[in-house]
Amino acid sequence: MMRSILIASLVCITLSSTSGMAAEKQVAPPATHGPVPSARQLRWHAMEYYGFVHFTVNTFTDKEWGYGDESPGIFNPAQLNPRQWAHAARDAGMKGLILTAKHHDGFCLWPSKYTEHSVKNSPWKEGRGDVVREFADACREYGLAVGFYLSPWDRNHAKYGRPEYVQYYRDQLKELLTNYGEVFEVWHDGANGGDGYYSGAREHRTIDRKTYYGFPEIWAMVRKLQPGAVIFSDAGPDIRWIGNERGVAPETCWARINPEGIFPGMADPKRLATGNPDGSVWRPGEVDVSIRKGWFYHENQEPKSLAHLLDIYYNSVGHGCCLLLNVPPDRRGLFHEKDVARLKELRAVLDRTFKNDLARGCPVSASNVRGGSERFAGANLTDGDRDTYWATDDDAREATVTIDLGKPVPLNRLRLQEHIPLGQRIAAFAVDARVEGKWREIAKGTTIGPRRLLRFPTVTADRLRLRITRSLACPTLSTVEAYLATTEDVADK
Ligand code: FUL
Repeated sequence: MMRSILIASLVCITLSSTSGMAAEKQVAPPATHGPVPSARQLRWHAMEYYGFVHFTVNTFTDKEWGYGDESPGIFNPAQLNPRQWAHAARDAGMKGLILTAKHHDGFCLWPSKYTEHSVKNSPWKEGRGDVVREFADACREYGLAVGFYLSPWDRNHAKYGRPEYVQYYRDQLKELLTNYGEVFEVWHDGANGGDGYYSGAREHRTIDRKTYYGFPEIWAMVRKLQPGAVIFSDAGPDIRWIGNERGVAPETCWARINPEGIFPGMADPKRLATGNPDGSVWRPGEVDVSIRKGWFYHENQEPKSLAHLLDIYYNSVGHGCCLLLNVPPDRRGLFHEKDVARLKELRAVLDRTFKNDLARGCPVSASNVRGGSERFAGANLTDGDRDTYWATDDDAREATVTIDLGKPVPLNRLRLQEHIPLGQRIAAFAVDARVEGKWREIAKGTTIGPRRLLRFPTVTADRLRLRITRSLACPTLSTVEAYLATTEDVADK
């Protein structure tokens, strides 16, 4: 008896879900709007926060840019320990690390077979060491993705500025991309040409930034050797520089841009910062900044304050970009204790702030649900799943969603995210809170895109209302999360 009831009810569930599915099939998702992210870009978007490691002869000469005439004899980090870097980065919540395998001075942190200007002629480990190897092994041990910075400008190389150097650059990149396992990001900085040692020439050399390196061929090689790696430069092709080294993406920040006239080392920083609402390629911004003033370690500099780093976080990750935070190893070859402590403080604040989503599971009503379909319902915003999303009918350009928090709840942070696999659409929005029965606007903004974090003074509200006031196509949104950062964590902005 029990068994047949059970079977009957199972059939009922099956039948109703089948008929439900049939109805759902009629409501198609919105068409994509403009360019959309590739699979490798989507993986990169989800990383949010990772670290830069600037380390070379400069660490020993106290410079930011080496001239190229530094003797490998000065490179001797007695306690070098990339495991300590990786450990600190993992505990900081970073998802990967990018190492300066070669900076502008040309000194190579790995024993490249194409030059003598490397660790193999340094006293460190009597010339038998390989910083890149130890770095890659340490990252993998701590579950971090591995990235490389290989400076196109080389102030040591005799042939810099001639075709032979371009071959050298490609050969070296190939070494890095074939001998050290999977790579998540290849980083081409924009500094290019100028004074240098150039193997004794000690002269000024300029190059044609548009053509000299033949970047399209270099990038084709990266794709072949490391298909999962995103390529960074001013001009992408996967991710773009945000146009400053202060750690700030603007409030209006499109993941799309029009690439015409932008080349590595040759771009208008303002254009890079905001991107374009009608951009023809998906090329989101990466925000690079150092925890100290310089990119390399200098004894007389201190790490930035916790409040400053929080500002950087909200202005980078919070504006839809990824944050690449540099931590320079010191002359011992270690992250300085003060930097490690600051990274931990930052992590602790972020963990406390984003631990408890106050909107999770709360009912949502929407002014418009695509085809009235469950699949695109407002409930997708609070289900804790950033892959499900709310969407409207095609003709909507404005829409409102209201979240019922159930009871008055203090909150001061919001996290919003568009469903970017279908493109970026929202151009303006506002947020209202219902406080003691009265609606009050508490925040407003322009772009949302891959992610938007909002900070505002604490309000105690029983409802939240998000008004999308301008959208380039029917809006989508995958999450609305609400948090409370405690006051000892932050000087409220
Ligand atoms: C720039 C370089 O000139 C700086 O030294 C640093 O490496 C920074 C991240 O990129 O282009």
